[in-house]
Amino acid sequence: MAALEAERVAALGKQGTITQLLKTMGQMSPEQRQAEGPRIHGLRERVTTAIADRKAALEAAALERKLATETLDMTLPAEPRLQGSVHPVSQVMDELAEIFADLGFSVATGPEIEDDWHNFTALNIPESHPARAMHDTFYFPDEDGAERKMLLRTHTSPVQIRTMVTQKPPIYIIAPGRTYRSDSDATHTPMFHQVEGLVIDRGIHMGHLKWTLETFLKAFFERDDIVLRLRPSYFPFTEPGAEVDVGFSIEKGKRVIGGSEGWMEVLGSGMVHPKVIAACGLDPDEWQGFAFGCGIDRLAMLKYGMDDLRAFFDGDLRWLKHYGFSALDVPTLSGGVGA
Ligand code: 2NL
Repeated sequence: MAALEAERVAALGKQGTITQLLKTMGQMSPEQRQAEGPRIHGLRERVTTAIADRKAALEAAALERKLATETLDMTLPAEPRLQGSVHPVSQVMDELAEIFADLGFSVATGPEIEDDWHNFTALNIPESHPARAMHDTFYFPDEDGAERKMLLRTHTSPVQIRTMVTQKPPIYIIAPGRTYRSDSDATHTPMFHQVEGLVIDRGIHMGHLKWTLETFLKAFFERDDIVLRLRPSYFPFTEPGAEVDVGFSIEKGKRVIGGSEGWMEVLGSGMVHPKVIAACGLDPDEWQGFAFGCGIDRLAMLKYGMDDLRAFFDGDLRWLKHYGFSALDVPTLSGGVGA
């Protein structure tokens, strides 16, 4: 290439032989120029073309050499890229939304910083009620002149209260989200996740409650042999209230939901207390409803087999790699709850 470039400069450069020849044409007589001109121009043309051809040939040969000596393995796998995964809590929230959407429920959300009216008073838990103390509430310092104490919601019930206050029945909602209680041990974290469900309509009774929970649990645990046991229980915001146990069986030494070798408490539920309906500005003689609540973290543990709640919130990537889900996973049964 360097030699070729030297030849080009020698012939066609400023001092090149052909350039010199072209210059001599200036001193020629018209007859001489007519005779020599085409020959000189023709010479320049041929030399220019010859150099360009040679250059192209040299470049092609260089490429051939490169292709013959350098190897590129197209079958090698690409460099792995760091891939995130969906946290089991998010996965279960998506599954809940899908299952309840099939049943005609929409997802309601609300603030995590609440006032004591929405979190307690409207739910028939007055100032002195022991349930307030039982909730281990995180309170904010009192603001001067504030009418209502501010707190971190201890359940997602205030979302349902807000829905009843602002929307006309019929209401069919679930309220999943973060909740907070000042509690920390092997089975409690100060922040945890809850889902509550609420139905307000005419003529609603406990049969609707039990069918809805049974249908939900069958779809969620992907088993038909789900057996429910409702035990009378007390919640200030329900009348009557019922604790819901689900039958489990032992498979390969592990407890799995389904069958009825034993009972496990998974939900709290009940008919919405008439005082709660009235507190939200609705007439309890016209509107009835049922509600339920349960821990999402616990649902995830039961379905996917984790045994330590605290690992949910440690942010250990190895745990997420093991228990996390692909972002492309379909959240629930393709057949829906009717299949
Ligand atoms: C439990 C109990 C429950 C509710 C939550 C509720 C909400 C409204 C009105 C009436 Cl707005 N009830 N929610 C009812 C019964 C039980 O949760 O053990 N949760 C973990």
